Amino acid sequence: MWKLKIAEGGSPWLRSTNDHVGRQFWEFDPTLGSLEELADIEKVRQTFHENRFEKKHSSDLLMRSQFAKEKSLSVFPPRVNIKDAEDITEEKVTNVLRRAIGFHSTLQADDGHWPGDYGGPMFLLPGLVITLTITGALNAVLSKEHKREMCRYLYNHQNRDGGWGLHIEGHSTMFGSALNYVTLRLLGEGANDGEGGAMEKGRKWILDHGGATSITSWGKFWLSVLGVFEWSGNNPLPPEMWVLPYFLPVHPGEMWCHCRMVYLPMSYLYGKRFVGPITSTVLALRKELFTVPYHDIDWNDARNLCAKEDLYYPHPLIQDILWATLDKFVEPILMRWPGKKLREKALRTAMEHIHYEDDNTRYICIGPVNKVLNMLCCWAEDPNSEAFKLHLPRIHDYLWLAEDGMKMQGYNGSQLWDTAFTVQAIISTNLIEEFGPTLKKGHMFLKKSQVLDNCPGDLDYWYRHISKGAWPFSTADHGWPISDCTAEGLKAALLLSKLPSKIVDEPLDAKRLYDAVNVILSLQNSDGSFATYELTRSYSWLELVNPAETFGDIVIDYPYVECTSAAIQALVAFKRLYPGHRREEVQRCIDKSASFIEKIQAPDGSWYGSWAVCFTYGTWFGVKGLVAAGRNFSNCFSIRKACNFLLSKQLASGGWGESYLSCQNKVYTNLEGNRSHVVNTGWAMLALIDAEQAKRDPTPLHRAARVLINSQMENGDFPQQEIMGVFNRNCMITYAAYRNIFPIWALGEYRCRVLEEKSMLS
Ligand code: LAN
Repeated sequence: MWKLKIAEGGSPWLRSTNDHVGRQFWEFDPTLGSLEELADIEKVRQTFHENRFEKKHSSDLLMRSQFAKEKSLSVFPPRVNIKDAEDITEEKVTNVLRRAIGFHSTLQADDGHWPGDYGGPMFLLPGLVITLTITGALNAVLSKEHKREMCRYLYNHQNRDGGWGLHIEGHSTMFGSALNYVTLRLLGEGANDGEGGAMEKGRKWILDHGGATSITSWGKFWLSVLGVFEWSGNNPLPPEMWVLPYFLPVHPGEMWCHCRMVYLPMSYLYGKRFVGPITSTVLALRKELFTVPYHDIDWNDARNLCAKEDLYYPHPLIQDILWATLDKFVEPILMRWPGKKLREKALRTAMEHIHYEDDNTRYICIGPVNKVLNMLCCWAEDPNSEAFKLHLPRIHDYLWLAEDGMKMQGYNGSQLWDTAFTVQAIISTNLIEEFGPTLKKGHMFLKKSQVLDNCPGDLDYWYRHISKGAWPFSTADHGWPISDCTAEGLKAALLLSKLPSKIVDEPLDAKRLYDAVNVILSLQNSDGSFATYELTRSYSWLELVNPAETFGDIVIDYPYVECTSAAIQALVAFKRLYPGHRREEVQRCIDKSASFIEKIQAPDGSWYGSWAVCFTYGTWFGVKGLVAAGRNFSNCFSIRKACNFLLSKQLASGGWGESYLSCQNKVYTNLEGNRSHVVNTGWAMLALIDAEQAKRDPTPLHRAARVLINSQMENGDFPQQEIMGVFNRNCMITYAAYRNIFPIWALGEYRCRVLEEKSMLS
């Protein structure tokens, strides 16, 4: 049976700064599992499979059932059902919360964090499988059980029309279809395998939509590396950009770190025109993926082809001119003497940056894409290198297993993020003593996950911001600092520091809080805003050279309402407890951020959330930030507008439910059939409670609370509904714990701030 392992190392090639706290990976142990347990797992797999076209999101049931068995469940109060809003009493809400937090506590790992599925994107596993195939490490890293679960996952997420999407809920695209088809083939599936002719259907989708020549640029890249596409069919990615002078706004050092870190290894492999071994499967794929014979393909034409299903960000003309110039005039020079000298220097520089990234993330790397690309570069540089060996065990940090199969996640987890939110959610309910042990363990995790040092060397040379005192999104070993993760970590730590240390243990040292504040202050842009990992270093017109057709807003680190609001909230909480520390700077930072948030509000009163769906999320952050900065309903027009906006979107059921189309189209869109979603309902409620809706008219809040209460399941869990996370406008990503966190948080605030008010009035 499969088992989720927590905070374990186990390989001499693994490095850690904190004894692997937060590390999570799945291991197959054939000796584990009674017949009954195995049958239970088979059953949830079967159920997912049967409903896969209607319910595309798995419910993370393998982890949940493992944990439910390991932790002894305390006895819960009975299930609550509310007929109409009048029916809600404080006692009932408290019971719902006890059941919800009781259940959520069983999902906490022993190191204090909440593990969970962070899958969703469908373009990540292919990169891994292609890399492992090329480097000959496929069988050493993936057992036959791994491969079986990966195939299960890929077949489960094949759309009815035979293709695969960019993410689990998306329509079929060439990027998803061609790459996942190739992945299945590399995992050992034959061209005619699969239930109901699945492979054949996949191939048909690809050929009917123009064949793999019309795959997106990232797809072209992966196929080229594998040997089923020619490098001449790719637009240039010259590694020389790394040796350009920094003052040029197109220097990679000024780009968003995710963009920089993906194009870094890509440019290395492009600069080398690296191709893996040409095997019989590669030759077979050359026949399977294209509408014309491989040697007849017009590769120059292929450079700019892109299927219409994939096109989210079409290339502007200036890009096509740029790529053509580089391809026709610059590349030929750089490929032979004396231009080749420059190419070699650029390749050395790129490799130096790759090693720096690997070393300073303990070989986890900033994300799933550069993880496998860097690994491939290390192998291309030297197949016997230590660096390559150090990469291998970290692959498992990215793999997650659920009832839909094994997937590659969008990060090495969302450990810190979920823990910081959960701590705040539990504290909002005021059931502190009852759940003291849970909070205490969460506290321990927060302490062990703060990043304690800056990266080594001259930070400017490596284009790195400071990280000492920051919190990461996942684990300390990952180590990249993020503005809002630092802010949420700090908020949670400050809340915990106010609770009795008998219950939650000693607070974090003030010095470490100061370090976190220092990181936050250092990340504020001159206009008052906050971006994600770094300052906004260049101009938004740079988006003109975004070559990734499927993603929007990736070239620079843009300012976000979420990040800016989180910074305000953290600094305000900090200032209350430590009013003397950098007093003026802290106040100035808060004021400027609040004005920025007001400035970017949309005319309809909403804010666009970039990292989850979407207007409910953004508007929650917008309101919360302004309220923290001292604004309220009576003195702030923005907050009044935001309330009107949210109330206008409340569904007849009393809930809110927002589709991922909101993010893509930037227009508020309900879920199909006007269904409500517990997570959106939670965000909208939290925003309205913050804006003192209860004082004016609590009815919308009672109606929303009723939706949450009635959604709770027998065991205290909430249902997994549509996918809620998003990045780069167009790709969805799972946040498995949100279905627990936000109902708890919203009902917690509701209990303490709405029902209290009600009982005080009566
Ligand atoms: C994340 C995950 C965390 C997320 C929040 C902290 C929630 C957000 O408030 C700020 C942005 C951030 C850090 C974020 C940015 C984009 C990421 C890194 C991801 C969504 C996880 C995966 C995604 C990354 C870009 C995926 C790899 C794909 C590429 C296009 C490079």
